[in-house]
Amino acid sequence: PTASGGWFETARFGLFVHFGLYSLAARHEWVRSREAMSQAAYDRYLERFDPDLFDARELARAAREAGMRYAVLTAKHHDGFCLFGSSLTDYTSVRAAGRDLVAEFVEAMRAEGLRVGLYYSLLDWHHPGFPVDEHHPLRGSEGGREAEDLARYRSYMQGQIRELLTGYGQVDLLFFDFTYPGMGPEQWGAKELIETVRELQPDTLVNDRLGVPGDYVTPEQYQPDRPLERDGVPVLWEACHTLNGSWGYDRDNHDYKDPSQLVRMLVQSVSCGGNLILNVGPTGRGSLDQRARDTLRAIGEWSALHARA
Ligand code: FUL
Repeated sequence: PTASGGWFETARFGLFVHFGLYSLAARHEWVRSREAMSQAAYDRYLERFDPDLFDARELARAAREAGMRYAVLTAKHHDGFCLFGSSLTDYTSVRAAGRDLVAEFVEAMRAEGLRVGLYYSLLDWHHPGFPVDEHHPLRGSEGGREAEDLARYRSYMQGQIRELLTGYGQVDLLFFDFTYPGMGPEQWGAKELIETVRELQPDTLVNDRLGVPGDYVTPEQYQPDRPLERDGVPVLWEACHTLNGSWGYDRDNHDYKDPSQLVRMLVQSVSCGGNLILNVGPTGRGSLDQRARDTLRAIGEWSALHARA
């Protein structure tokens, strides 16, 4: 079965939240790969991980006041660190700080009437079964190259998707990320992953980054100026955008988009039959940076005047 567009077709505006160990480094969510950090070097962020200012209710309020109807959190990004309790790894926010941020997030968003989605990275630079390929921080060294390693990683992903879809109530959307040359649907076990999603939560929308057609497509950091099609048929879509070019908190990057530019992008997405999901990257302690707050507030002022329920 295919999930129906339903709520997503009229959602228009969503909040993307990229939060993880990289937020402590405060210079892009790919920091471990970009700087080819060893696991030991990256562990300094694990040791200091304490999201004492991560307040999901405040995030949810900010999203609703901005005019957003759904929100998507990075349950696991490429570094492999999980923001949920998993029986399959200790590399989690629960182990590190006693906080299940996915649980906090979904509960807070629902309380504000927002739909909830989870981002799940296919890349995983922590799992020993994941190939040490050109993106991997340890590129150039051996590891994770055997077929059975990858099979182990596939079953890890299967298990975690099962955990996320059985432990957190209704998950309205899953954003898998991403397929690239050498790693495609076969390597991810895309067919089996989608079967698991359909079995556990048939209404969950799945994006297209498993390398097989999903329920919606995800243009990233560019703005479509016409309705999108797949094989000549209109397709659901969501343009995903950053505030300043970085998804994870990037403290010294001041190149923020102006709220009026973001409003134009939102209007253009909606007028072309799509949605816009705008990202915030909370700081290492989990709070929203003043620039992100100001941006959401400014868009909210526009939404209050121009949007209808
Ligand atoms: C990309 C990722 O590599 C980025 O870090 C970010 O998560 C973006 C939404 O998708 O492909």
